[in-house]
Amino acid sequence: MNKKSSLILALDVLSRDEALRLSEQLGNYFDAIKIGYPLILHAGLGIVGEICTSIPVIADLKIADIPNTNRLICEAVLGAGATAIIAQAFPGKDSLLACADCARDFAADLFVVTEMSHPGAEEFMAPVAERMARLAVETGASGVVAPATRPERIRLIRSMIGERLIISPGVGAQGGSPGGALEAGADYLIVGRQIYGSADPLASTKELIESLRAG
Ligand code: OMP
Repeated sequence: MNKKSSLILALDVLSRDEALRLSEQLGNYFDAIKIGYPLILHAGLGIVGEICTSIPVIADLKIADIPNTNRLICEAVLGAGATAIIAQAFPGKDSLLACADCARDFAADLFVVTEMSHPGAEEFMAPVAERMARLAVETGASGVVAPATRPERIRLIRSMIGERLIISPGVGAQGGSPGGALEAGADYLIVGRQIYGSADPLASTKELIESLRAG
């Protein structure tokens, strides 16, 4: 994944046409587009192949099953053209290794969720986030997903994973500060509604990039 803007667009729109329009309009400003269940369930898996012709696609299916099912999911979405997948660590090492092995077969990146960005993540995930980060390292993942809503957690996770990448959702609509997340050690910010939900997505993108440049 190139590092141009350090921004990943979370394209959680529901129509194929809107997704293609936005990816064409905004693709040059983002380093990757992340798509997940909302768009894939509405537009079909083929949308991955359509978008990945112009920009890397991170398939956010938060894969969380037994190893065999994980492998089948990874093969489907990486076979469709995604260049990265996101998986949950909590099903355990064997499940995560199935994703890591498959990612390796496709020369794709694997990102492992440590602690999610929403308030409910404090209930079950936060207490074990460090174990999840360690598991990400042990399985050879390219990086982790860590919350922009809690920059102090990004800082902690950064201290545990060395040079591996941190992609960080939770800016904008969820209240996290883009500058704060980057300063804490995130490599890329994941941003969705702040861009695709705005009246002028292109202007909002340029504004965000400008605000990051200004510091
Ligand atoms: P916005 O809140 O609209 O910017 O979207 C954030 C995107 O990041 C959505 O696609 C979420 O599903 C995703 N996400 C989180 O918001 N929090 C997390 O902890 C993890 C993810 C993710 O794995 O991408």
